[in-house]
Amino acid sequence: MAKRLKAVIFDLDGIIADTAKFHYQAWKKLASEIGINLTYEFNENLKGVGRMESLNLILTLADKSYSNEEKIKLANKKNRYYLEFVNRMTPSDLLPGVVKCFEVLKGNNINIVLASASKNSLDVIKRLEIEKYFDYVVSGKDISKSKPDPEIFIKAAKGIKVATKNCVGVEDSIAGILAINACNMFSVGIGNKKNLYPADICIKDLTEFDIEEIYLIGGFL
Ligand code: B16
Ligand code: MG
Repeated sequence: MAKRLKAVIFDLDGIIADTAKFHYQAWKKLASEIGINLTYEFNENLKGVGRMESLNLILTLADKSYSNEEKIKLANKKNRYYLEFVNRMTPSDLLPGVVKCFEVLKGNNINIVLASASKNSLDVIKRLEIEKYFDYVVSGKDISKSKPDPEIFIKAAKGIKVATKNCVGVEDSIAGILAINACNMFSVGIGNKKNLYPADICIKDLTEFDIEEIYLIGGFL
């Protein structure tokens, strides 16, 4: 059956804005308050991972155990720190090539969808003033399984009633690329091919997003 390019589904962090640095600073502040030194290297494990799962990973570094109630309080506190950064975001925080890429997709009648594990993703896209481009948004509030489970990309395609084979997914994490591949979508990796080796193609950032190349390599009509 022929494939037709009908939607491009974007991850948020690392693709549209560098929110990872804000997550890191918020987690680092919280961690230091409970006597944990959160390193940049350890933080790599938290990218694309949901809030509670991230906290549980950080707490493996603690020398005491925490009750569920305490964990909820800690996660809420981290989120307040994170939102302090988000509330200062402006369109100048958009990563290169985002708006031009969206304009090209709109011009080609291709749906634009957000698939972010973040429960704050709507606030972020509002701050960045790009909310109007999205035909559909799936956030951390809508999913129960983290990437590499394909749930988030399957929900994104369902939300716009497009078969997954007619979608392209754009991700900067290996977990995200695996999630895209697992639901039979064409995967575009943003970053180093060495790290994102299962991606169908890899580009530096959205300034290199070339719709003609995707039609060709992806075998879309
Ligand atoms: P929140 P993405 C993910 O966003 C981040 O990469 C990850 O570091 C964060 O823990 C997760 O969202 C949950 O975020 O606490 O705001 O709900 O990469 O899927 O856009
Ligand atoms: Mg990401």
